Amino acid sequence: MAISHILVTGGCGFIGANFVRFVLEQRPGIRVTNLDALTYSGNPDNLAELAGHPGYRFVHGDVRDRGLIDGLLSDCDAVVHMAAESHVDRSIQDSTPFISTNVSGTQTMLDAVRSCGRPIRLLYVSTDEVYGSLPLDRPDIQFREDTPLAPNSPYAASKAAGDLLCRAYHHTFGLDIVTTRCSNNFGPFQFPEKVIPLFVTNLIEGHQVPLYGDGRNVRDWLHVLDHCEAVLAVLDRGRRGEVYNIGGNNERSNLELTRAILSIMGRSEEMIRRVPDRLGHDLRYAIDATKIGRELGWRPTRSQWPDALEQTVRWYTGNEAWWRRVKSGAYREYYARQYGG
Ligand code: NAD
Ligand code: TDX
Repeated sequence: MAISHILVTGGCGFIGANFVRFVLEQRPGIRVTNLDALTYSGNPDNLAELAGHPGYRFVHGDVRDRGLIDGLLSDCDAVVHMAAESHVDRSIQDSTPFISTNVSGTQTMLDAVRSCGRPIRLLYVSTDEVYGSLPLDRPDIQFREDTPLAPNSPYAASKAAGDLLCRAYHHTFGLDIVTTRCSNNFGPFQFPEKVIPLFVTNLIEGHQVPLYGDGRNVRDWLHVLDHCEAVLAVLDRGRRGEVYNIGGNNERSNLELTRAILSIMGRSEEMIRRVPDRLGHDLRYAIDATKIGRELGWRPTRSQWPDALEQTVRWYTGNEAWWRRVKSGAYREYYARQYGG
């Protein structure tokens, strides 16, 4: 049966806002309810143009509010659960909100789906960070869906707990759950605490970019719209109880990424500020996305460098009002705590 009404949690965040817009564009006639608590990273401006859209409804609320979720599930046939505390460095400063939203929030969503009395498919947006870290000298190894989970940061541990709760609720109660584990996303509307928008906006402001440690850590970069397309494919056609890796096939060291941004923006390496390494910093993430390609025919088409990175940089240079608003207020305190002034 085709999905007609999706409850998206965390739809005012970076991936959520891109996903809500993507679904409404791709599926005319579909309804999307967006439940978001509007934490520091949730920004209603990200979906401002949807005001008045007949298929879209925004609900300001929390995934830990069981009564609210029960009401919202009464006429939805699918849930895409992506509300989360999402930044590793913040989880190192204080893991409390991570355990609360990412673990208890996911449990609340699962209990609500379990008791709603109707078959509802829930897709849990997990992350490649649940697998831990790969060595830099073994380019032949990648994370597969059967790689044991070994999360290293409090953020990754909280996401892994949610991921395993989804597994358990499928196994124990037979819930229709699918899980995606995705690599690092980039694109428009990303909160400028994450490395790409942080570095681009710092450079526009004339500040240096804080590169952790020796810059050799590797991430696999995926354009957010490729991610959205993959999530929709898994929601539509993924097999019940299965996990699907999603990756960009686009591994870059942080130094390579930084140099690429500097080159696009016409700045020199003098703008790099070497800062102490992140505690417990994972060395390398690399996704083997063979399964989603084989079963669902998905592969990334929008993540190609340097074009996709260049377009993303241009989005931030062209949307200064957006990030300047986001980068003010409480964010300044976080930045000072993280980078020392
Ligand atoms: P984000 O921080 O930009 O957005 C998170 C959203 O969740 C915000 O709108 C926030 O207001 C909302 N939220 C937080 N706590 C909530 C609560 N208790 N109730 C309701 N809403 C709440 O994060 P993002 O980068 O868009 O990540 C979205 C999801 O994708 C997360 O689950 C994250 O773990 C996962 N993920 C992200 C990446 C990435 O590269 N950004 C990669 C893989 C997986
Ligand atoms: O100031 C910085 N300097 C720096 O060198 C920041 C913020 C980051 N980095 C490095 C750390 C990482 O190796 O850049 C790399 C990317 O960092 P983030 O943008 O913080 O992303 P990461 O920690 O890799 O996690 C991201 O991908 C997986 C998302 O934030 C998670 O939500 C997702 O699950």
